[in-house]
Amino acid sequence: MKRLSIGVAGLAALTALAVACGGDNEAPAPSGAGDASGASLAVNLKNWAIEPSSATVKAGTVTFRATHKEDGHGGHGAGEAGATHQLVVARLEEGAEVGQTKFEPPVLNLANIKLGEEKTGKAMLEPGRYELSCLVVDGDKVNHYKEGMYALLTVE
Ligand SMILES: [Cu+2]
Repeated sequence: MKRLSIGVAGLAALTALAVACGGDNEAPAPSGAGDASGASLAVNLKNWAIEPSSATVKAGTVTFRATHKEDGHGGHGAGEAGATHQLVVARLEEGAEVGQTKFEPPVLNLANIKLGEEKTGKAMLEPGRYELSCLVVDGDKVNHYKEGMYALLTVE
């Protein structure tokens, strides 16, 4: 009887160990909690400007909340210029300025944001200068970027 009870206790300890290991395997969860404490930025997309809620943000995981709530003109229908926008986040090339399309491969691209819509995404930003841009071109006529849909974001 004693041996049996030891065996059961040993099994229980083994099970507890297995549960503990299972918890360790879910290591990404704590980093997710870290994301929640990271910076967030609201970005207003309109015809024709990109307006971040702050011109500077702390390095790390940044949550971008892109909204398209103003059409800037009177009533755009689907397919018309400015009907949809985009938020591209990319680090500027060394020595480049915004508005020159001189940025590195994007770290975030929230595309096809229609009037009244909001899209959210996260990106890991290192200290430096980033460009926020909308690269939509409506029917080869209206190039949103050339119309002024870009903004500088400084990451500290
Ligand atoms: Cu646009």
